[in-house]
Amino acid sequence: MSQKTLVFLKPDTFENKIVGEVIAEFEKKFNIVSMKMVKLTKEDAKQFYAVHKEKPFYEDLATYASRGPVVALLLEGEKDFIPQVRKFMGATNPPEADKDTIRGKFGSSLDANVVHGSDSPESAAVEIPFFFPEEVSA
Ligand code: 3AN
Repeated sequence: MSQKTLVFLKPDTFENKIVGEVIAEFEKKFNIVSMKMVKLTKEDAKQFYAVHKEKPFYEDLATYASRGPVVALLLEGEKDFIPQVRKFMGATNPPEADKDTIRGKFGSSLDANVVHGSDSPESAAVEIPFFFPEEVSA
């Protein structure tokens, strides 16, 4: 059984001109089945990150995620590949991420941490239709 997950490249990838490089890393490792460049409004970002609405960084996170375009990637792999994608991304805070991960290679701070990736099949089921409403199921 295959599984899909949602990754998006954050605005820092545009600011640092590494969009192509980061997509290439995902392309070499995983199967990209759809891709979309979007500029989120702050309201969109707040909706996307609603699970964090009680956190002190919620407002800043929504401001950050809407300060420039993002590229959403829909990835497909074998069952249970979501943890593999998360491992490939690296720890949330780039200075703590292994050097061979996306965040370890390209990230600089908790905000500018290059990518978001769904953390579970349940999150993917909500996050995929957010960017790819034409996908009927995760
Ligand atoms: P991940 O993106 O690794 O799943 P989450 O879901 O815990 O991490 O956090 C979502 C986003 O919120 C992170 N990518 C990061 O940009 C931001 N974030 C997480 N923790 C903090 C924090 N302690 N301070 C500021 N921003 C944070």
